[in-house]
Order: sequence, then structure tokens, then C-alpha cells
Amino acid sequence: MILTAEQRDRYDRDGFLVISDFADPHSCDALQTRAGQLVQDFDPSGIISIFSTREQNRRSDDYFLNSGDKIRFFFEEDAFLPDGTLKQSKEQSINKIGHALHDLDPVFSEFSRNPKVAQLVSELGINRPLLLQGMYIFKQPKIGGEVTCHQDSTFLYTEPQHAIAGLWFALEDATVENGCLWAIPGGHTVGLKSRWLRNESGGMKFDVFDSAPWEEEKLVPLEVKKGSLIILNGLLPHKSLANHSSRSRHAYTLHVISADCRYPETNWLQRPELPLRGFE
Ligand SMILES: O=C(O)CCC(=O)C(=O)O
Repeated sequence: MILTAEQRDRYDRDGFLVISDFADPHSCDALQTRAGQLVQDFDPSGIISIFSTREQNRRSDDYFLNSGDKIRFFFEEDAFLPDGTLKQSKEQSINKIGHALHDLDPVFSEFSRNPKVAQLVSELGINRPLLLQGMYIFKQPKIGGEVTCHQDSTFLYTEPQHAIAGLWFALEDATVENGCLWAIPGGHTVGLKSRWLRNESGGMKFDVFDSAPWEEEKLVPLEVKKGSLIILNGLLPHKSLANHSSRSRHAYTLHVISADCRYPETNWLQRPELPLRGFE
């Protein structure tokens, strides 16, 4: 067993759990090196897609919406000069890579399908697991953008709602200064506040079930060391602040769902050309 009874209880109570030293430093470095190579090989000419959680509907172009079964690159909002050129190198300008890294890249697949990860997911009660989303987040020095408070189930909706778990691996130390995660302990018990869905007419919309603002004063910082894993309940409200520091804050996230759940066709992330796979 990976989780003690006490850790299980804490996860159920808080909606998140930090496990220090989950991933060894070499495998964290291997992911960083591989992400660096992928960015180096990426030719951005003609493809500028910006990731923003402030204007999710307007900023989500087809390049984003069709990236569920691909490896694609999204820029920081603050990466550009007024004339549309990059302020700094492409390597210093990418916000994230998504969203099928775990299936399409051998280094990310090996990390994601480590037996320890599979065992953990089984202990979380995700039956017949399928690896849904693999994303590399750079949180670049100086320009790493804020991720506003949200529940992952808003974007990756499942029925039942507890049929998803988010795994957030710190590939570098994450601190308040460089934009660590913040979460509301116990916030997963308040219910899903909104869903982000595909419109019949194309594009995306939010269905809002509860328009009250997040109780952000209840957020606590989750400062963690390289190699730590943060497990996130899909309903847990969490965010990260902008990174104004001179240090990056790389992380890899993996979302796993159960094959037994209903995964609606209206969710943004679809896999038309690449069926979901489990840990095998
Ligand atoms: O890594 C971050 O800064 C935030 C990631 C996050 O909240 C998410 O992808 O759901």
C-alpha cells in the first residue's frame, strides 16, 4: 500500500493530499529534459495559441479544443510585445504543453504508467482507470500567468463526479513566490459550481450552477519540494498565482478517470482518433 489509513482519511476530509518524495529526482529531471526537447522541436510559425483562465471561452481556439489527442503548445498571455512578436525565447514563453503527452510521448508515458502511480490510483478507488489528460506546466519566471480558482470537474466532467483524480507532480520546488498551488481544504464538499461545455453551434460556454464567488480567503498555499505529488479531488477549488519571481515552477499533471463513468461528449477534451488507455 502507498497510502496509510490516515492519508486516505485526510484526502477524504480535505479533498487534496500532499505526498513528499513520490517521484525520484531523476525522473523529474527526465521529464524536464524531454519537455525542453519538445519545445525546441516545436515550430510556432503560424500557430499562436494563448492559454488564459481569465477569458476561457474567447481564448479557446480550435488548436486548443482539438488538442485532447495531440501534443500541442500554448503560450503565456504576457509572452508577447504589442506587435505580436515574442518578448523572449520560445523556451521562456510557453505556458503549457497538452493534452495527450502521456500517450504520445514515450518519456511521459513511462512516467505516467509507473506501477507506483497505478497502485496509488487503485487505492484512490478509481476502478478500471483510463489516463485522460497529461499536461506539462512551465509557470515561467516573471510571466507565468495566474490560474484562477476552479474545480477540475468543471472542465473534465464525469458521472459520478468522484470518478476522476488529478495528480500534480512538482518537477521543481513550488513556493508562494514562484506560483505554487493554493487550495480550499474541504472545499470539495460544496458541490460543482459550473461546467464548461461544447456549444451545439461550436465554441464553448459555461453552465453555472452556483454563481457565488469562491471563498478565496480560505485558500491555503501548498508549498512542496521537487518530487512531491499533490492528489486533487475533481471538486476541490484550487488556483495558482502569477509567477513574478526569477525561478520557474515546472509541474506535470495527469488526470485519470474510471472506465465505468459517463464521460460526456460535450466535455472539451475528446479523443476521436486515440482511444483512452489505462496503465498497461
Ligand atoms: O499548475 C498550476 O499552476 C495550476 C494547474 C491547475 O490548476 C490545473 O491544471 O487544473
